[in-house]
Amino acid sequence: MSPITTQRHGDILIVTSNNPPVNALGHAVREGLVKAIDEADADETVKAVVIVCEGNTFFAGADVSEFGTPKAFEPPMLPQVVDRIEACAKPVVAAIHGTALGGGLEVALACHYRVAVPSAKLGTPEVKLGIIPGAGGTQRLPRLVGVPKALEMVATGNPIGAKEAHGLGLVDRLIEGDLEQHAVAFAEEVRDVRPIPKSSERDDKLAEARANPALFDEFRKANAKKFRGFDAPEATIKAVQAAVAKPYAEGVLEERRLFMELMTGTQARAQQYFFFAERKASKIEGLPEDTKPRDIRRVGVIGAGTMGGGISMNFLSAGIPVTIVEMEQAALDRGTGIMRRNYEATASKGKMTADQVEGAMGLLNPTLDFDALADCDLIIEAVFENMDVKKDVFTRLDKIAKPGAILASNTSYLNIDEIAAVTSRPEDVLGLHFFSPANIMKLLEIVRGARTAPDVLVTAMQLAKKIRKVAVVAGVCYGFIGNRMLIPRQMQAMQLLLEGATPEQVDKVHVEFGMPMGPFQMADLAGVDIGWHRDPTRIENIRDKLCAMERWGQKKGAGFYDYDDKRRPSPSPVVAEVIEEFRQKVGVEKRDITDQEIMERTIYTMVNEGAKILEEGMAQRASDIDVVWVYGYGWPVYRGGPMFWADTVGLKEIVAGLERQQDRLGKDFTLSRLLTDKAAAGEKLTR
Ligand code: 3H9
Repeated sequence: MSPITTQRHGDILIVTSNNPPVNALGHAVREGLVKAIDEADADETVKAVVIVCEGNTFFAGADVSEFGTPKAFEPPMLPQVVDRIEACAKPVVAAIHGTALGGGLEVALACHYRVAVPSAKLGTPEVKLGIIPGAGGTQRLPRLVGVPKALEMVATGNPIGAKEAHGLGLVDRLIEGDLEQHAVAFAEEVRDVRPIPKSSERDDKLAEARANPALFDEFRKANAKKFRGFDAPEATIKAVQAAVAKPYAEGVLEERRLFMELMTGTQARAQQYFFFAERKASKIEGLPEDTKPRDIRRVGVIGAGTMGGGISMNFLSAGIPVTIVEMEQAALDRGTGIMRRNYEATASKGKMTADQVEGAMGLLNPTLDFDALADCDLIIEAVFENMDVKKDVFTRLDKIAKPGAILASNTSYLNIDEIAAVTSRPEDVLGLHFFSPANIMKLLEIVRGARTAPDVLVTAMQLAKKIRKVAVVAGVCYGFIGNRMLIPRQMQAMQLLLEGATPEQVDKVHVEFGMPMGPFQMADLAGVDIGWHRDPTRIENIRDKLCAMERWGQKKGAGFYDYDDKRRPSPSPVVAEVIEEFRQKVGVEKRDITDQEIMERTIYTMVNEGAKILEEGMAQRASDIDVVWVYGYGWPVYRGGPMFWADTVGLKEIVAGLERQQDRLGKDFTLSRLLTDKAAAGEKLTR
């Protein structure tokens, strides 16, 4: 049965799409839409048309799962569908709820009128999939909302709300109440209006950009940092430029050319792979299907330091009350003060109202009384990273937490099973590894202990969604997924310094690769002293020496780099001397290090570690590892993630690179069996 059905309401033909879950514009939907418009044109008793969708949303875009398959090219393709709609001799009204995204918005733009419920969102997220709108979106949108707004929408991919869209003229009327009923009434109002307004024929809103073509370069400049490395944003700008410089028919051809060029490229493949990777990550394998989550009404957080405070803010922002416990009043006040200031900073940027700040802070119960955690449904420990301290906390928790409460540790490295073993309820224990700053970073590693109960995992995953995190399940191993892969990278980066590379050279390779920063820039930002033994007389390596000199990174104005008072880095002669001193001490000869060697020793080794994580079953799937790296460490999404990227390089080449470096990688380095097997078999990590 076609997902598109039609029904009459007096003179109006109501065209309804029912293609769950998001009314994606797959082949059957496209075909159904064209047939419905043909029907409207053929029947002279039809005076106007309403296009509406069932379920949660208006068309959320082209069907991404069709991309790369013959179905995507089976006529009618989306450009033909939208042209057919616009050419309809009767007024067509799009009735929008949920999200009108990508091809979905293009359908709406081709309709002659758009009405929407106030909660609807409209946008062109194609850049996030490594492509641009390919069905006239870059040509019609600027004609309706003007070039500056259209540029922002297509180049960033961020949607706008229906109210803003109404103010811009993108939505003709906001509908309160029953959408379909009001859309039909609207269609009755406009059924005889002639000429029928067609967005492709308008050009009044292009005048501003025609008079000021410099705005495109200004836009490029203003967003250069955001767009660095990505191909699609520049293509969207070029397409909108074509809308301004060329007649509609030619602009559309230019859009099509740019679309096809991107669609066949690696970035689009990587970003579309990642779209599904992110969604797959929330699926936990091996759980009974009927597992029900536990109810979480109040969360407890132990520790009001940077992590504890950040973690608490996630729940407060989602409307979940938090009891936060500290040992001393001063620490509690400091922690809650920082949380308040963070919220106020958000409010000062207009992203929160003063009432919302008070609302969130009002849900916080700061206390020195550990027993106050007794009525919490989930308790997250964020205390000092030390096994004895954690065991002590869990022993105490076990005594006071109510039955069925979930007990979580925010440890970054430690063994969850060992922590769980001190309690009488290991099935209620798991790791919830937040990334710093915990109120901002999207990633959450859910660490599944040997005895963690299925409903505990399901609860954690559901809660992650509620607090807007992207969660990935990890097994118990040192550093879990993300930090475990960081270890060989950091070790090799340090070793490279001894052999002749500089921090600047190592960092440059990573930044040019697309990472937000390299290993030494990251160490300086996070704190060179993190995990340091804190004994300034015990100096065994370069880092010990820098720590002993209080070169703890940006916070001290000195680390692997020197910093000026605006925190701008410059290469440090002091660090160069320290490196030289150690080089002589260990008797390593200085040599020229190529960028390729840096890649092989720092990035290929990460791939190798990722493959080990996979072969040990510490990650459910290769794509989960990629999600961790994109959301936790800023791996460039246009390279898909370390596992996807390795597949694009070719596993044979990764193994060859590691073998080239084997002698330098140290005696503890071993190649992943899974990696070598897959390379030999010509297979991929991501299948
Ligand atoms: C495009 O339109 C190109 C055109 O310009 C030109 C063509 C010529 N296709 O996210 P959720 C699935 S490019 C196929 O968990 P939510 C998703 O995989 C497209 N499947 O729900 C998941 O499946 P499963 C431009 C899709 O409520 C299920 O739906 N459009 C698509 O949190 C639920 O998804 C976009 O980029 C799709 N387009 O969020 C919009 N979208 O259950 C992408 C979703 O098996 N989509 N699925 O895991 C979204 O942003 C969100 O899904 C949306 C709902 C906001 C709609």
